[in-house]
Amino acid sequence: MEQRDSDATAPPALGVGMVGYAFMGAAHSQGWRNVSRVFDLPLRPVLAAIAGRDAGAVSAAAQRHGWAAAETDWRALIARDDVQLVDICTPGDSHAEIAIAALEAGKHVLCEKPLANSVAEAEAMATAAEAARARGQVAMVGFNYRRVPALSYARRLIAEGRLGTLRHVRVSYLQDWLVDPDFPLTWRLEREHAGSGALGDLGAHIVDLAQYLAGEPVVGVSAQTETFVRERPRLAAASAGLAAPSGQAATGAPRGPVTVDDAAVFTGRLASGALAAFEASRMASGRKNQLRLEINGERGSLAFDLERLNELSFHDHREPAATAGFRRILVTEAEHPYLEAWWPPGHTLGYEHTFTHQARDLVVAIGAGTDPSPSFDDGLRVQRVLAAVEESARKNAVYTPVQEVP
Ligand code: SOE
Repeated sequence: MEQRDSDATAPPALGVGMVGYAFMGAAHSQGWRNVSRVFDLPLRPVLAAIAGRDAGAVSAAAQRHGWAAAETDWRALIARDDVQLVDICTPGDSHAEIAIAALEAGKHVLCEKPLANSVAEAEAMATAAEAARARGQVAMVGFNYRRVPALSYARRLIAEGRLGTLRHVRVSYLQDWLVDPDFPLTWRLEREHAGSGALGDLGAHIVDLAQYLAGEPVVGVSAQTETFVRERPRLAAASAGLAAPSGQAATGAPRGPVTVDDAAVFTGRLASGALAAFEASRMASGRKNQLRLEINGERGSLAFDLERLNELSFHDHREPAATAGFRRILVTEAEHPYLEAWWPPGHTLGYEHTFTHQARDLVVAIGAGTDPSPSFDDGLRVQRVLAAVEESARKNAVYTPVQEVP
């Protein structure tokens, strides 16, 4: 990998302002920090300022992650002249307000997934993005797994017709951090902050991946959701991450209601008639962050496992039966998506590279004046599937159509 120093020929700066600095803030910071050292870009992202409510914590985060300034009010961050792009890494309850304000202030926006906590919010965001588009601004949702090179490559193979007509899409995303009934009541377990539970957090990723890879929308779902542990110990102070802050919640602490799902299981139909099966859970003991998928078409199949993210399994069903079968493609060649900028073949990438790739794609779209993908409309499409899942689950798995996004 070639390292580039800034010099007189460097591309013009693109000031980035980030709101939030927990897990996703750290991951996005890493992407912004190194993207112009890896990829040739039309603009050079500059880490201008980061915002968070706690003055001490946000200053520490700015220093740790390389941001030039810290603000304690996101409105002040949006108002800064050195910020042209606002990156939203906060819980879902503030996405709509911040994104709409940033777009109205003339800034480009990157917003973490899920786009919002409700369809109404997501619709308002998509409308604001559409108006901003006419002014030359872009808005993108952070579905980072699209940027795993093996999954970008899978999309390419499917679009080229290597799988033929699709019949099945099977995706599951499993974690286990809620197995302990004494894991505390963090914001991720409160509907007012998170919108939903495993469904919005993990289900949003797999619905987006299914629609992205298949190149078509989910048009209806039948779902079951469950909250297995309905009360958990309250926290003494707010927490941002997945891990329980040490010493803050004990078995004896007063308990409060969990208002989101622990798991969601649903089937769906794609527009072409392909059948899809989805599972999202935070209760799958032993599974830390396992995202697996398999897609079967009349000409072949693809399979992927995030725990082996440099690999894609491909079966070509037109090969003679005696020698056909799934074979492993190591997705580290220069011809594979994003790989031309990284290491020689066989030198693998990881989770964090998806955030560099996301930053790259967004900056390229801004430079070219094109629509980035996934757009806020794509985010709205996912949000409508999530809403249909919740409605279907309330009706004990009655098939529920998903409202189309034109
Ligand atoms: C938490 O479950 C989480 O951090 C998600 O919010 C991310 O989107 C996912 O990539 C990893 O797990």
